[in-house]
Parts: sequence; C-alpha cells; structure tokens
Amino acid sequence: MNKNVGSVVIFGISGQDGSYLTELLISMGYEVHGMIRRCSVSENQESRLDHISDKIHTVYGDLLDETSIDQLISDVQPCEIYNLAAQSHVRISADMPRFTSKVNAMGALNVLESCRIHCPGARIYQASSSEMFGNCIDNDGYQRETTPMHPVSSYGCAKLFAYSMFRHYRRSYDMFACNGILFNHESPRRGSNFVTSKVVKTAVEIKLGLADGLVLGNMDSYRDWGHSKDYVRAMYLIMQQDHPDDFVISTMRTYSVRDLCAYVFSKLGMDYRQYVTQDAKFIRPEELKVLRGDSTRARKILGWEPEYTFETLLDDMIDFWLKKLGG
Ligand code: G4F
Repeated sequence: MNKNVGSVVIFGISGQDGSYLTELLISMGYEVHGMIRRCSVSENQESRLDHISDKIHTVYGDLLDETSIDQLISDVQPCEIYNLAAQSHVRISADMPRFTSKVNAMGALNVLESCRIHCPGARIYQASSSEMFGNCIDNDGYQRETTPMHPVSSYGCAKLFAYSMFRHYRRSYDMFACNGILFNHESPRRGSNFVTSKVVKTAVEIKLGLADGLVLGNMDSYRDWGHSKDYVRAMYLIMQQDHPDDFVISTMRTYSVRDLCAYVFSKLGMDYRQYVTQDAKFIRPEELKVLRGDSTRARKILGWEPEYTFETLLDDMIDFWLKKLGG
C-alpha cells in the first residue's frame, strides 16, 4: 500500500455518506482506502462505489473485528480517518439493541483505540447524530452543541457513548478527534427504508403504475433534512481546522413527514391523501417529535453553508427515481 500524507481511511465507505465523501476526497487528490463488510450479495455492498472502484482501495473487515481495523490503519498510516460505519436505522435499533450498541458504540471505540495505538497523529472523525439529543430542545426550538443529550433509542444511546469517547480521547491523549453532530441527510443514494427515500421511490412507482399505495408510520414527526453531498463537505471542513472540535450540521429548517409527502406527490401531479395510509408496525417505541438544528457555529467557524434546500433535495431524489424506474 502507498503510505503518504494524502491517504485517508473511511469506515463505512460503501454507504451514502461514505461514497459521496470518497468522491470529494478523490477530487482533492487524496488516496482513499476503505473497509467494506463481507456480505453474500456484493451488489448491495459496493454499488454506490462502482463508478469509482478503480480509484479507491478497499478491504474486507468489520468494526467488531479489531484485527481488521488495526491492520488497515497500521498499513495505510492515514492522515485522516472517518468513522461513518454504523447500524444506522433508528427503528431497527429497537429490534437489535445489542447489535446496534456493539457496532455503534464499541465499533467506534475500536476505531478510536486503533488510531491511538497505531497512528496517533492521524485526525479522526466520528459520525455523531442529532438522535443523541432525544427530545431535549432549547427554549428557542433548536438543538445545538450545548443542548443536553438524552437519547430515546438504542441507536442514540450507542452514538452518545461514541461521541463521549471521542471527546474523552481528545482531552486525555491530545488526539485530533472530532464529532460531526449531523441532522438527517438524504440523497438519491439513501437506503429505501428511510422515510425520504421510501416516500420518493414509492410515489414514483405509483406515478408509473408500479405500486398502488404507500404505508407509513408517524406522519407528524418533524425533521431537519439536508443533502448528503453538503454534509460530507462539512465533515471534510471539520477535519481541516486548527483545533479538533464538535459541530452541529443542519439546514436550520424543519418539515413534517406529511409536508414531505405533500411536496413529493404534488411534484408528480398527485394528491398524497389518496395514496398514503398508516400502519402501527412503522411506529417507534419512543419517537423524536421535532428536530431542528442550529448550525450557526459551523457556518461561522467552518464557513459551511448548505447548497440544497428541502425542495431541491427532493427534486434530486425524484429525478433519480424517475430515471431509474421510468427508463
Ligand atoms: O428516515 P428516518 O428513518 O430517519 P431518522 O429515524 O430520523 O434517523 C436518521 O437521521 C438521524 C439523524 O437525526 C441519523 F442519526 C440516523 O442514522 C438516520 O439517518 O425517519 C424519519 C421520520 C421518523 O420520525 C419516523 O418515525 O420519519 C418517520 N416515519 C414515518 N413513517 C418513517 C416511516 N420512517 C421510516 N424509516 N419508515 C416509515 O415508514
């Protein structure tokens, strides 16, 4: 392997964010290495990277397999490490609380420990999440870096452990360890069991006569939805600062799942009320009602601004699914 100062390692490289971050870092001249989990259906694991597969270096491994992490980090000696790997579905974390906690909490610690031992000078980024706040909201309706964190899902609890360890290592070992506290971010590459992708894909199927209806859970929860392309740019900027720090990344606007349906169906010339029904199986044991992030610090210090709005994000996703399903 080529050891140079421009090498990065991405855990979770085959995911939505990992693939966009890879494109960004390649365009900046980095040599990108990533870890991919072995899966019997390889198409699902690597399809987001197909178009750049000849430009990156991937190895099989797992966040729960310390040897594979140690091997990759000690071989590459990267200048930057991004941990984007996780069991990332909040509702599914209720079905698999132990697995989610192992991967999202201990897995992140495995990467951090490996960095401390094998490549202590590397900068390291942890994909922290707005789920860590739970329903704690400041008086002005926003969640920000100083808002108390009381998560209400196994996913959020595990992410809070990882977030805390990164802060602890930063102070105890003087490591350049950072957290990006990202609010929901979507794209055409989003898995179709997340609500934006599910709504857009199914609405397009209905439009094309490939489906009859859409079944959802809670339509009255609010989320602050941005575009993954904007958010990986924020990750990169967080890692280029003079000092390691934690930043909230958000659009500062919030919309309900109902608003999402109304926009997508009307864009396709339909009324969502004729097609959408609700089923208790998609309702969560404990729901986050309203998420809206205050990313003022990131905008000031990092000079970051999102380029996509709620509408242009959804337009991008609608265009993608129309082309994919409509030919
Ligand atoms: O799209 P979602 O599953 O995203 P959620 O739970 O907010 O989590 C995402 O964002 C977090 C950042 O805040 C990340 F940390 C996490 O990894 C993930 O990327 O659900 C959004 C909302 C929820 O209120 C959910 O109850 O949509 C509601 N919803 C209603 N019907 C549904 C459905 N969600 C899904 N996935 N499927 C439904 O049928």
